[in-house]
Amino acid sequence: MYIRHKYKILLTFLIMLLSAVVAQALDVNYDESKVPEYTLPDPLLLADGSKVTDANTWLRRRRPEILRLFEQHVYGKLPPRPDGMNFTVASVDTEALDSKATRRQISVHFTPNKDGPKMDILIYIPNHRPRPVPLFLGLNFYGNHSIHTDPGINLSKQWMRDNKDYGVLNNRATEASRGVRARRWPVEVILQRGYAIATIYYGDLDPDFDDGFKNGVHPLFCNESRTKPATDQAGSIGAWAWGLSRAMDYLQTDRDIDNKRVAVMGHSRLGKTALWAGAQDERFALVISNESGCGGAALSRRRFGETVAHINTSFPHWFCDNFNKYNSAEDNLPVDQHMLIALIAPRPVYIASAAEDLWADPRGEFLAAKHADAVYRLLGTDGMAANEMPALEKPVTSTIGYHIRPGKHDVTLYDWQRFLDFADIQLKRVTK
Ligand code: GTR
Repeated sequence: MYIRHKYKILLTFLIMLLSAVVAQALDVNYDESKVPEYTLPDPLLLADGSKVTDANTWLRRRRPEILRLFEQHVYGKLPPRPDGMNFTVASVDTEALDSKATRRQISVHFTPNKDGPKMDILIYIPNHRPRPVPLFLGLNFYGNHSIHTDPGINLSKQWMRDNKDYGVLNNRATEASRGVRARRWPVEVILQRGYAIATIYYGDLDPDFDDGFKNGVHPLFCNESRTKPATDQAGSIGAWAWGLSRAMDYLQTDRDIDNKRVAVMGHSRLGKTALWAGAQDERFALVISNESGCGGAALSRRRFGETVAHINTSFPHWFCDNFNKYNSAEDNLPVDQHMLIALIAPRPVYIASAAEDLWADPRGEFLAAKHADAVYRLLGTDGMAANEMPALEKPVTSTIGYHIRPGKHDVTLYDWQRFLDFADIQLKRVTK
């Protein structure tokens, strides 16, 4: 009797605890008037408290400090390019897409062992254009074969989340998966504007589920004696960003690509990834974040839409373990996301939001871009031209660019057209 009573109390307690956790997880603020007051860390203040007043001090001292903070507290660390990495050409077709493009598929082997971990890059280069050409690089969610119906694209053999609509069965793509995401990748439009396009399946680098950092490229970097990842070891976003840099390693060897004009682009979790890749790797001439939200372009301290606690609970494998310290404690973060954008300076950066995508906090994305302005101006650019959030479909095209369009969380043709316009303006200024 007594024992039963004790169990009842324990059960009631557990139910209460569980509902508190669920309530917290579901508690999402979409009310601007409920955004708490916050003070952003000053990107132009060195750790020793002195002010950064010249470009040299930013580049030599403050930028490395901020990079280390993001590595240590947010995304985690990954080593440089592995020594034994090598590239093989899997296929070339100079008459792809009705002769509009040259299609190249490149395997990047991360170790000398050809059966070891690798990623496959799909590249379309416009024909009938003087080469080298500038290029957009982006990771994709459902395999290279999903971006176009072109039957010459190799079907991914990697693990993929099941999706009947996309023909992904038993965690593998099928012939029915070809072109299922073509709407998000207007390949012909990009080619027609004179740009090449390169893409990689993000699961080649790290399958997007929590397995304690054992699959993907993580085993390449872990100390085998360790049973748990270090608190500052990179999670999936780190691994995906690392893959973008390895793709850049390849692009630097491709004579048809203008490697001084490579734009890195990503949507949502892959927008967070594009920002982190562009922040670390100065070879990316332009960085584009589409609706990247929490842990991407949106300010964490606003706690509007998705919060640090939400994201670390739903996706425990995306960030490094240390990021958990800031669940419901955003004010303790030594950085906020405006500093991630500032790391890209003086290179052009474009932040895109969608009006109905409140989960990603469009206003927080705009404000982070705006608060990177001081660094961009210190480095001699025009920074962010707008003081207030622009109206729908009124893009800002200063060195920090921004647009907000009507509609939901997605990548639309409108978004791509604005990215291309921005690249036309900004990449012209890049000197060889
Ligand atoms: C959501 C997540 C967002 C965003 C998005 C996506 O579930 O909460 O941060 O990354 O997924 O990548 O599609």
